[in-house]
Amino acid sequence: MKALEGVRVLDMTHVQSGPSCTQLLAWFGADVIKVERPGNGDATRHQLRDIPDVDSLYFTMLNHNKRSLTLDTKSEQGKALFARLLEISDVLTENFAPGALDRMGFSWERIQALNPRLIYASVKGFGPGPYERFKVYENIAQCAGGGASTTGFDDGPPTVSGAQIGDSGTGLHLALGIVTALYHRERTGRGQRIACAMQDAVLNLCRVKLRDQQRLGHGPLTEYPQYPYGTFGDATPRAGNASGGGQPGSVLKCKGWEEDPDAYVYVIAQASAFDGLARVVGRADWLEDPEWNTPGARLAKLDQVFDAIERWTLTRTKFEVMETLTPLKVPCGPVLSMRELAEDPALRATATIVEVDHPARGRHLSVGCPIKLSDSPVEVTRSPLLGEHTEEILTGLLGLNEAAVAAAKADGAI
Ligand code: CAO
Repeated sequence: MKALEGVRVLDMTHVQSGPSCTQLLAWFGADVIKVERPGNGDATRHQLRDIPDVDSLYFTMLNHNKRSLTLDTKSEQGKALFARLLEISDVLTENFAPGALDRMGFSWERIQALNPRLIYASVKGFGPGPYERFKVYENIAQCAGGGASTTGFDDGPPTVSGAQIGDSGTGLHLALGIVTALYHRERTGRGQRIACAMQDAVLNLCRVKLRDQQRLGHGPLTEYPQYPYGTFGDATPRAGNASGGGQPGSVLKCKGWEEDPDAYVYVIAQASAFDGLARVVGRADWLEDPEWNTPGARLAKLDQVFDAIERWTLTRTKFEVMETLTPLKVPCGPVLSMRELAEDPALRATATIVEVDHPARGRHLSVGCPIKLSDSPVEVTRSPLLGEHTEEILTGLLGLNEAAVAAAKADGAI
């Protein structure tokens, strides 16, 4: 049995933040019904298309295992059908601009009256406050949540990450809120309202930077590259590729870096494994020298430490570096390109990278579920075509007959 089998999610989400949440719920077995506007559906179906008239990879990779129902929830018939679906669902999710669902006539009070067991979960850009009316996309959330001001190099501008911490990061938070509320409902019988702001989710993922903001009040951040020669201002600075955990680390060039932009390795010069690292890079002399043989002594000279290590990594491929350093217990990891990840046999074997078939697009790659449950294995199935399950849902779940479906269609409600 799938962990969330029997849970019905009425999914009004679009773009990435909300769909990444409901995709997780769908992978775990919930019946996720994606409610889309007739005609267009989720805007991402049409965005960044690589094949004309075929749902984009943006859409197909964020909407696995769901069903699609087209419903105009602003028309009278559409509203009536939506209200009936609310009565028989466990969860309602949405990530519209603020107030959209209220404008359709579905306030939290009305929803509670229709179904007191319903869990109503929303993503918004900001929580209550001066910015709450703003529309927000990924990079805005990364900027407003502390990600951008703390990412990049000291002499460069604020930088956003390739990881979608604003969208998919918020989706993950919302999914946890939903399963927590489902657990709570088991004991109380009541649904509840869940709000997750993208700014809050990004800040939660940047909490070590708020840690550093407070440490800054007590002196320089000694593990940052600005120490000891640079200057610190009054806010957590950008740390480049320095390791944030108190263990010095750096991205280092490897053999072939001139042609391959990803021929790099990350090496952490952890104190407990430093002897082996120093020997292998040809600096056994450091181990006898009080100028180098303690973490404190090395702290002000980390650039020289990593220069010496890089002179060695430049003579090897990133994978050869890994093979040599791993037995010495030196933490290290290759910089992997998307091409390398797509071809990685281990990620394929664990279904973290999956191939999915699609009637219009054919076989394509996707990221599977990164959370592995021993009793609830995930089978990734393709995203639905727009409105593919409309009739099946209206007849199967709401008991509409053929004539009623035809009338809703003629009315433009579906
Ligand atoms: N039937 C009828 N109308 C529908 C509908 C349906 N099935 N589904 C959506 N609509 C309507 C909405 O009701 C809304 O109408 P009103 O503006 O009249 O109330 C309209 O479609 C558009 O919704 P929207 O304002 O959410 O969409 P947008 O493209 O203008 O903004 C976004 C998109 C993402 C900026 C905004 O939704 C937002 O800020 N969401 C919250 C934050 C978020 O999730 N951002 C992450 C997006 S991923 O990067």
